[in-house]
Amino acid sequence: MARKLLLMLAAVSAAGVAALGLAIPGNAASPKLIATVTDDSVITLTTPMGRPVRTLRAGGYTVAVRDQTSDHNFRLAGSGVRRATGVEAVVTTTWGVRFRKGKRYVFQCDPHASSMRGALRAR
Ligand SMILES: [Cu+2]
Repeated sequence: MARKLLLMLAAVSAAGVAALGLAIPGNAASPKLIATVTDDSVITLTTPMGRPVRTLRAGGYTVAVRDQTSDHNFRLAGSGVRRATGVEAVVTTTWGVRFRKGKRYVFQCDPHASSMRGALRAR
């Protein structure tokens, strides 16, 4: 009886994680960000509602990465953070990232960093 309940809880929990698109177990409480780079040279870091992120509260975040193109990549870098997709890779993945208070972070496409870039600051 108890064993069956545990199995049910495990199944429900796994479904919940899958629904949120999270690949990191135990990280479900982190606020989510969306990192996107597209074929038409657009690179963005937004809230789940699609609002560009310029500042955010310091702390742990789950970044859903959507590198939709083999011509560009998504790099996120700054104090304690150094993550990137491959330029030729088309990939959907998840990064666990911790932004430090008072620090500035940049995101960019490496081959086109002069035009495809953005920055944010952790409060
Ligand atoms: Cu690019």
